[in-house]
Amino acid sequence: SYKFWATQPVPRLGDKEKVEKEGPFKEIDVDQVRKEPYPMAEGFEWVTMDMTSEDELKEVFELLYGHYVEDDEAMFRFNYSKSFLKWALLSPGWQKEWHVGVRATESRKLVAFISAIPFKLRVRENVLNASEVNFLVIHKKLRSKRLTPVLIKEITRRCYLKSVFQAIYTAGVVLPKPISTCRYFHRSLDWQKLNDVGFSPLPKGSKPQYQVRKYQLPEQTATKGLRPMEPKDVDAVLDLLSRYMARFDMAPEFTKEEIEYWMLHRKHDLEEQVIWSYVVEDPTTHKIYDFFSFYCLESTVLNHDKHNNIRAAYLYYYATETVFFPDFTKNDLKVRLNALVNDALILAKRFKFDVFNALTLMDNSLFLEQQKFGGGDGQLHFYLYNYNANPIAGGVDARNNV
Ligand code: YNC
Ligand code: MG
Repeated sequence: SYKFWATQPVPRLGDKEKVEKEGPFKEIDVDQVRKEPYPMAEGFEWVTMDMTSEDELKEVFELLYGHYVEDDEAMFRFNYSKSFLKWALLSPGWQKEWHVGVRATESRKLVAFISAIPFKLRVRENVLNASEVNFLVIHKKLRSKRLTPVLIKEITRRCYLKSVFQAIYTAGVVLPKPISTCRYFHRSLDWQKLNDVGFSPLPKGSKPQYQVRKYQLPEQTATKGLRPMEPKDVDAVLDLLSRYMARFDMAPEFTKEEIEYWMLHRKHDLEEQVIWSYVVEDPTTHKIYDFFSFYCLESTVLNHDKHNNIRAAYLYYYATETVFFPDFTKNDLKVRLNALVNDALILAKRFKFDVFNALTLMDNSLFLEQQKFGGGDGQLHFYLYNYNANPIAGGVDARNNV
């Protein structure tokens, strides 16, 4: 019955009526926003986590490592690396007040966390000065105590105080009310390991060696001119990706600084590589025709004696000039995306990933089947806070479970 969510500026689950004019549910006057944090439960207190401090980063990492999102059968749990958390939380324009923790007053133990980062989001023709809320987690021993509504109200207050009145967030659970729903698809790279850990069952009538053969990939990529993205490509990628994303109903609006930040691996400040980005450069004109990227998010395998984790690559942003060629057809796009994604699979295999994941968003339906992705159990629902908009069909684009 959503006791908390019924009080919030979001659509009701049953809302079916067309929204005639998309826009905020309510206007916020910053002067009217409460200046003090919401009361915290007895014995606990609010803290702002300093994600530039190795010690505090480690505390957030450990809370998520032990308590963050699991699959329905509790076989796997997301294991966001410290490098990933830095990448996801210290993005351009980050606000330290938006890295919100809860500590036990006496022991000083971190028991809950919620975060936001600034996020320019276009929904159809409107560009929202929004935030993206992520990494909501509560220690397993403090579950079902209605702490979540307090965390959400507090991060909302802190966004409002910075004149940010809308947010985007994703969750595996159904809440009032998704603007779009995507399904996860998985492409095995190491089928045997995925089968060992219980992720990929052996299909009826098949044999392990058939499955292994099915997912074999060439050693070398096939696209001429494919190479890792470099700092000199930032302008070209920004231009190509911006035009490509304009084709979707919902998409982020990136600045040059954000492309540099999100797409380029920064060897100096991230211990482990999080993001892999590639471009296709025409050898004669030196023009950038295509771009794709994927990020690394491992999952802990719970209670398994042989394997401790699954190394998963997640398809991130991509774009191709193909859609702007004169007389282009959908089939041209299909052919090009299949070539690019096949190369992405080859690269991910080379970098020792076990599985390659993608959602049913952007133009992914054009390659999922041909590239041997299989539909997973998981759904990802996309939500907007304080923005009334019509549903977005056929998947959306936004950074997903980051
Ligand atoms: C969830 N994932 O329905 P009602 S995703 C939002 N997102 O409220 P309690 C959630 N709300 O039904 P527990 C939610 N899960 O009464 C549950 N709820 O209206 C709602 N899991 O609270 C739920 N991380 O504290 C109910 O529940 C109320 O102790 C119950 O804690 C929930 O990061 C949770 O899955 C998820 O750590 C924290 O189970 C806990 O069960 C946990 O009694 C494992 O809460 C980790 C996990 C969630 C990942 C994510 C996105 C979060 C978005 C939050 C909404 C942001 C709104 C925008 C704010 C900014 C606005 C501006 C500007
Ligand atoms: Mg609770």
